[in-house]
Amino acid sequence: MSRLTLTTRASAHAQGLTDRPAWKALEAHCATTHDLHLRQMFAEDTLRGERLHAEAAGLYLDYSKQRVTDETLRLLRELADACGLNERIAAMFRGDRINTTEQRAALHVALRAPMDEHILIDDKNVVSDVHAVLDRMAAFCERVRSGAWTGHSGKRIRNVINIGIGGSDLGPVMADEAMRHYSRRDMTFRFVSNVDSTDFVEAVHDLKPDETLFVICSKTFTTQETLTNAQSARAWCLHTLGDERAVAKHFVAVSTNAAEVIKFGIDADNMFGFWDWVGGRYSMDSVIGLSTMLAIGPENFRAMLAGFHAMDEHFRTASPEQNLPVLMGLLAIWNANFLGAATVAVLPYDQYLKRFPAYLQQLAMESNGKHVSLNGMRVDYETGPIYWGEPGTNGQHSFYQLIHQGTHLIPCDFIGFCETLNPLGGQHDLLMANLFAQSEALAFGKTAAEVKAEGMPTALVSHRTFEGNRPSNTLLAERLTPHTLGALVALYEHSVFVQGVIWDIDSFDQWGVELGKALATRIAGEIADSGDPELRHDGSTNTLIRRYRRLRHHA
Ligand code: G6Q
Repeated sequence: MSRLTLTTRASAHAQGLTDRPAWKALEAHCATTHDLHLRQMFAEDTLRGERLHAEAAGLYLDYSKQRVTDETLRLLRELADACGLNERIAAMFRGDRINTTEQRAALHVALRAPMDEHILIDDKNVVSDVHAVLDRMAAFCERVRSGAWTGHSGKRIRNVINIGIGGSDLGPVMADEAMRHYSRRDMTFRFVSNVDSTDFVEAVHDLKPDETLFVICSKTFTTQETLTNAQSARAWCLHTLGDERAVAKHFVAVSTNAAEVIKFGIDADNMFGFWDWVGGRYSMDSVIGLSTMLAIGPENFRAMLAGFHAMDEHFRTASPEQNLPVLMGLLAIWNANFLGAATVAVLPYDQYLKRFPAYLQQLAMESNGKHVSLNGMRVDYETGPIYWGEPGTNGQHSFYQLIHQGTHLIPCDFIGFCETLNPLGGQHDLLMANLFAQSEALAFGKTAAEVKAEGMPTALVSHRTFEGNRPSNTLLAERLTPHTLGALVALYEHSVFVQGVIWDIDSFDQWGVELGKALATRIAGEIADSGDPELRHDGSTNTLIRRYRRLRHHA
């Protein structure tokens, strides 16, 4: 077994997770209930569909189609108690350095705390800092949106390009799609993340530099992809505008690293700061959301923050029985560790949420894709499942077959809204009918007897049978508003945290991205070397690099 040497506190889990009586009780319970079918559970409890729900911050969670009994839920809560969940939640809200491997707080809840709250880090109230930055953002966005902020040649800004990657991209991209209904339609918003030059070239191909504002989003301002794209943006701008002073009018930076921002040539006045206690994938509601605020305006942005905060307060104060993030987190543990589900499908029945699964992939998989516990020991249980998904109904004509009749158990999160933002005939009712139909079909299936009774030829009966008993959550909200989006994102943030607490891992670091980054830097040097550098990789990597060097064409 490997052990990391940390100068941090020892794990709260003195006892290994799988040795805990609460875990063992769940294993025993799983063995006795494994074959229980949702058909039977609903038949024996006619109120199940009404009973197994929770509601907060405008979101209604129906978890009655999860394969759980009241006893399962009780045992999961017992496990949460044994893992000190309440204390860990309190520690997060207090600003303790719960990101132990980086010795940082994970205080994204402070980003949406109302002005009169006090959250201290090193005796400093960070909430007033948050509001000072929000006010600066709002003033800047008002100037750009009103046309008071002009480009170098005096034209108003019509295009905003966010350059960032990972946590400095996925949240803003998701919000750009999700909030389009509330966005300025006379402005263009685009996002460049990939170091693949195609990303930048396609983003600007029909835009004019004198009407374009670049928002360079990078917490560290050292990220290779972002700085390379920012340099390309600078060159693209100056090629047309021909004057270094144009940078001040066409570039703003969002970062914690003032020194690097200034080194890049962006004026400190055009920099919006944030703090090391904001993790990249937990930052879309910080100044990293500057492009979002430019699109939807300060008032809508504040409404989104209020949605986040409403869910934060619910998470902090509601009983475990009624607590949406706790319930969703514990159900995820049940599905992953006891029913053996390796993935989760996220299925939003709303076109505006088409990037939500991609956003969740980073949130969940970068947070909980860990193989050692807080004290550095290799875990002997599965941790974070694989998140994936597509908006309904498109997925139904693609991968749902495997969810219905494949051999893998794939728990689903269905997300829908009672009202559409774009009413068109009966289309919304049809969309929602599909959502309800899918979760019903997954849970209850169709028995061989039912198929036979329809007169199906015997040879086809097994092919046409749906086993059912495939678990799902359904999240329903009234309509997709900035407030709802904030609540939805906070729900998943906290649910991911709950899972991390049970697994006893650090959900706020991401060391797994480091090795590839270091190797890429080394290989970039070897590729750029005009001589014939000695390659000291494995045989496969050496051969691929040599072949690439031989066949590439320089621009
Ligand atoms: C997120 C990660 C990572 C990060 C990117 C961009 O939690 O830390 O995705 O957001 O690597 O980093 P910078 O913002 O520093 O450029």
